[in-house]
Amino acid sequence: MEFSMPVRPQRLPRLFHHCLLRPGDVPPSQDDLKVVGAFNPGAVETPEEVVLLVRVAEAAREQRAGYVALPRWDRGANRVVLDWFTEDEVEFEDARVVIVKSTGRKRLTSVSHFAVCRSRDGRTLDAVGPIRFLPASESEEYGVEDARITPLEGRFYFTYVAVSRHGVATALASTGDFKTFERHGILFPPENKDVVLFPETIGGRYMALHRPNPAQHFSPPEMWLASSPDLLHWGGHRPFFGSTGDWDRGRVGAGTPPIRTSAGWLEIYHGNDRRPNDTGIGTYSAGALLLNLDDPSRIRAALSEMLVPEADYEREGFVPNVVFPTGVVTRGSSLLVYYGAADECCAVAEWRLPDLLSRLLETSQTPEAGRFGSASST
Ligand code: MAN
Repeated sequence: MEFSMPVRPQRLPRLFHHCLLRPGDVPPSQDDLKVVGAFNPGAVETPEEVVLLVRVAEAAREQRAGYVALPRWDRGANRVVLDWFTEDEVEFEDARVVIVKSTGRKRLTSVSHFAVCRSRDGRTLDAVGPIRFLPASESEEYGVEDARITPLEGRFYFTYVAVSRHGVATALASTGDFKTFERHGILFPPENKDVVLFPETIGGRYMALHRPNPAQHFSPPEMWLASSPDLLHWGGHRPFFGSTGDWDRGRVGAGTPPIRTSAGWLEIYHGNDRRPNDTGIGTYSAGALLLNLDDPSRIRAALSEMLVPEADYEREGFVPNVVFPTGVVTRGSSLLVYYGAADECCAVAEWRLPDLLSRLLETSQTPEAGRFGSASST
C-alpha cells in the first residue's frame, strides 16, 4: 500500500500557546538526580480539572570530569542507580542515547518517570506532583516514557513506553483517581511505541494505533491499526498511515489518543523529516487526521504541519526543533493540545475545533485526497 496525501502548507494559526512546565519546576525524585526534562504529557479531562502525566527525565546530579553517568532503575534497590563509564567507553548517538562500546548496546543518558500535574483552566498548571508513577519492573529499567491517557468504561487507561535492556516496548496501566495505579503489562513488544487507545469499542473491539519500528528498513516507521477483545491481546494488525511529504518522511507516529468529533475520529500525529543519512535528529512537527467513526481504517482527511516548532521553547532545548503532541482535551469549541517542546518542556496550544474540522474537510475535497481515500479502503 502506498500512502499519498497533499501537502497543505497554509497553517491554521494557534489561538493561544504557552509553555506550561520547565524542568526547573519539578523537584527531583532522588537527591542524587537532577531533572533535565519535563515533557511529552499525557492529558485527560476529569470533572474537576485537566490531569497531566508529565514525563520527567532525570540524570546524575554529580559530574565527574572524564566520566559519563548512565542511570537505571535497580530492582534490588528499588531506586535509580548510576553506572559510571569513562568517556572512552561510550559513544554518543545524540544527547539522549549512548552506545556502550564493549557491548554495542544502547543506554539512555536520562531515566524517566511520570509526575501527576493538575490544571483547572487547562492553560496554566495549579499543581506539580507529589504523586509519581515510577519504574517498577525489569521492562522499565531504563524508564517509563510518553503516557497517553484514554478514558474508557469509567477508568483512565494509559499506554506508556517501557525501556529496558530488552528493548523499547509499550505497556498499559490504569487508574481511577491518579493516586494509585494498576499495571496491566506489555501490550506491544519491542520495538513499538506511540500507542494510543480509542475511547470506545468499535464493532465490539477495542482499537489502537501503534508504531512498529522495523530493524530492516523496507519502510520508514509508520502507523498501524490493531484491535483487541480485552485491551490486552491485540490482533488484526494492518498498516494504516505513512509519510505524506518532506516534513514526515523520516517517521510517522500517533500523537494524541483519538477523540470523537461530529466529523469523525480526530487524531493528531507527529512526523519527523530526517532522511536516512542526515546527521542530527531532524525536526518533529504535527499533523491531523480525520477517521471514519465506524471504520477508523478509512481516512477521511489529513492535514500536514498543523503544528511546527516556532516558539523559542520549541526551537531550543535538549533536542531542538521538536513539537510532540501526546494529549488533547476539548472545552466547548476549544481544542487544547498538550505536547512536549524540544524534549525539555510541556506546552499547550489552542485551536477552534470547528475551524480545524472545516480545514480538514476542505482537504478531503481535493482530487489527491480522493485518490488517497480509495487507496486507504483497499
Ligand atoms: C528515542 C527518544 C528518547 C527515548 C528513547 C527510548 O531515542 O524518543 O527520548 O528515551 O527513544 O524510548
